[in-house]
Amino acid sequence: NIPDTALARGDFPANFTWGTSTSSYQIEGARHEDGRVDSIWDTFSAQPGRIRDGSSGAIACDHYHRWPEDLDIARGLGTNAYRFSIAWPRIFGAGGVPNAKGLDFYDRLVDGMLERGLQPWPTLYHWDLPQVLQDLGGWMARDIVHRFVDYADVVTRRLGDRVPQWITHNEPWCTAMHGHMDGMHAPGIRDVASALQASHHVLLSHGLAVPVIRANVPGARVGAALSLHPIRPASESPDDIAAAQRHDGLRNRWFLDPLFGKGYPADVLAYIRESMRDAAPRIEAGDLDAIAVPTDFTGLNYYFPEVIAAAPGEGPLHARVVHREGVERTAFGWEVAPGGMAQLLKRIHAEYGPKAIYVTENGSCYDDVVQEGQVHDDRRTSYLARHLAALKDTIGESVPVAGYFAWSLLDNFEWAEGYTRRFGLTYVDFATQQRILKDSGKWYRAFLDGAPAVSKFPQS
Ligand code: PNW
Repeated sequence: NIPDTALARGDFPANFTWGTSTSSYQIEGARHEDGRVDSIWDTFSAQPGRIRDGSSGAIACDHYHRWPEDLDIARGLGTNAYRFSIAWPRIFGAGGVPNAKGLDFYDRLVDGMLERGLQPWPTLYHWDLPQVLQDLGGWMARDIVHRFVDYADVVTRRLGDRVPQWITHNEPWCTAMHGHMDGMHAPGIRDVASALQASHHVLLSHGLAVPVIRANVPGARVGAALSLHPIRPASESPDDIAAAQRHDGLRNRWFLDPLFGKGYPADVLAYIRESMRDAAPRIEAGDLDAIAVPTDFTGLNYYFPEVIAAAPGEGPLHARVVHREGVERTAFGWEVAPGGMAQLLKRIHAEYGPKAIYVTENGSCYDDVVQEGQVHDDRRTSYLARHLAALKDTIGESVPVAGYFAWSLLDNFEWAEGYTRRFGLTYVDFATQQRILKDSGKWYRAFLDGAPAVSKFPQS
């Protein structure tokens, strides 16, 4: 429930990073402009049945042309940072020669942020792999690791003089598992062994890129952004408890453990070796050391917790997510649980001890409607207020949380859901490209202004 107390920016450390988040394919559009080549999402969204509304990111929010207006919105909120991603297909097409026009775009964008007092927080990979690299095997083929390092090298050489903070990957779980295990995301493959191999190459590419980024960027601060979920068993039965443990192993520890020098979780590896003999990834000597390169922060993308029951025969882990009745959910069906974010932050701090943690995404989707030029999205405001209250509590418990980025600045192309899911603090009318700041955006703005944002919103 919304805390009764006044919550304001002043309750957080003065140097706290406050931002919003977006990603290239979800907002930019301009599919063929200035030498951009196709990404796996252009291919995927052209396949019938992949995207709920049959749409694609070909135009999206037309941010490629409207970025000054969008950065003005971010500044208007009173944020001091903006997280975005760089489109690999704008930087490298065919032939391995960097595309000057693509680099120029991000150069202008970064300068635009700096002019507006927004710290740029770029993510190098937020799922838009050039299709030409997918044709060579994509994340399943080991060579991708070197292509990623080359890409990171070119981009950080160009922007590193103005951008100290770099996020290598957004949500390796999604890249690996939605992309290659359940096939819900591009490239739409359904094969456990491919997914696990892809996850290893994503992590390895992170590990090998970090030293290259440091060499190019004075005072670099580098990390990866992970989507993590609090997991609990559906019952006290030993089978459910074991299933929840395995599920946590693949959802959370599969990424956290190797990044923090613990290698892949032995329980998950053993289970996979037993249940699907050939599915365990091929790991070469030195890989785990490379992945465990020290970083400066961990990014947490937090959306929802999961309840897990044993399910013989289901998936590689014989576990399934249980849909519980009577809990608050967003329009996506995701459970609203602000305490889950606090729980994860404390766990990351206690079990892995990163130097700093940034909430790099957190947000909710609802079926927003425009009424006389306004969007009264009270449930999103309530969601935001309650998550910020939970965040404040963790700082009180000495968890090194240093920033928060709301997902998202704008309604955008929500991957397999197309334009049917709105996550923005800003409403986008995709027919006219008109932007309307929602009530939740106004609430965030009041909060950031230091106005005590005592909530008068319905509790749910
Ligand atoms: C994140 N899950 O995706 C992404 O980083 C964003 O690009 C996306 O728009 C946002 O969350 C909202 O979906 C996720 O199934 C996709 O656990 C799937 C999951 C979590 C996050």
